Amino acid sequence: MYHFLPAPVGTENFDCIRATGVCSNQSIIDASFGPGLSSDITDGCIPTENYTNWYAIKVSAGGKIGFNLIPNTTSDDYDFALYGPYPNCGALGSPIRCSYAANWASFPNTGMNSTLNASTNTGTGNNGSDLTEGADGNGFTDELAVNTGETYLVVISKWSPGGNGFALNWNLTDGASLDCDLPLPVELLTFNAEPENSSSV
Ligand SMILES: [Ca+2]
Ligand SMILES: [Ca+2]
Ligand SMILES: [Ca+2]
Repeated sequence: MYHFLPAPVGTENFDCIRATGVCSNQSIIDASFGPGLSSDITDGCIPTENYTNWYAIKVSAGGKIGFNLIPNTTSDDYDFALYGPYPNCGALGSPIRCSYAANWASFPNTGMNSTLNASTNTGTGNNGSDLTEGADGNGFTDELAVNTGETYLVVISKWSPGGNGFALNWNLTDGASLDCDLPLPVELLTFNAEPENSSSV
């Protein structure tokens, strides 16, 4: 059952600068009705935004982060890309984790989970451990090791229209925790612009 689609008003997390903060080992219920006001993806395995939701991460204790995205409708094809550390919405560059897997009929879920990446065999040469994958992937990449203070941005991109939504289940391990009292994502620009040690140059 479709919702009728409102025009974007620039308050949703459909754009990078309005990313939703991720707080913890939580499940986020979300959906997207369009690409929002801007398409911030310029490079990498997802060529452009289709129907997107953005999330911002600030690491308060290092460890590993992963997630499992479960579509509410298994015939929906969701892809994702993760940028950082210290990404800039205006110049995202190439993601360090990305799945553009297209075989939703066999592998409807997607995410960063090393165990599921290793155990989900597509029969198309998937070697069970990758950081990014194209259309013949198994939906999963390996998890990401993170350090205290780092920031990241994640985009979930749905291939086709129809905002039936998903559950985005975060999985923090090895001591990782997140700070969702994070600055507005636009301030990620400031973090990116400050040199760590300006006296050394
Ligand atoms: Ca957008
Ligand atoms: Ca996919
Ligand atoms: Ca894979």
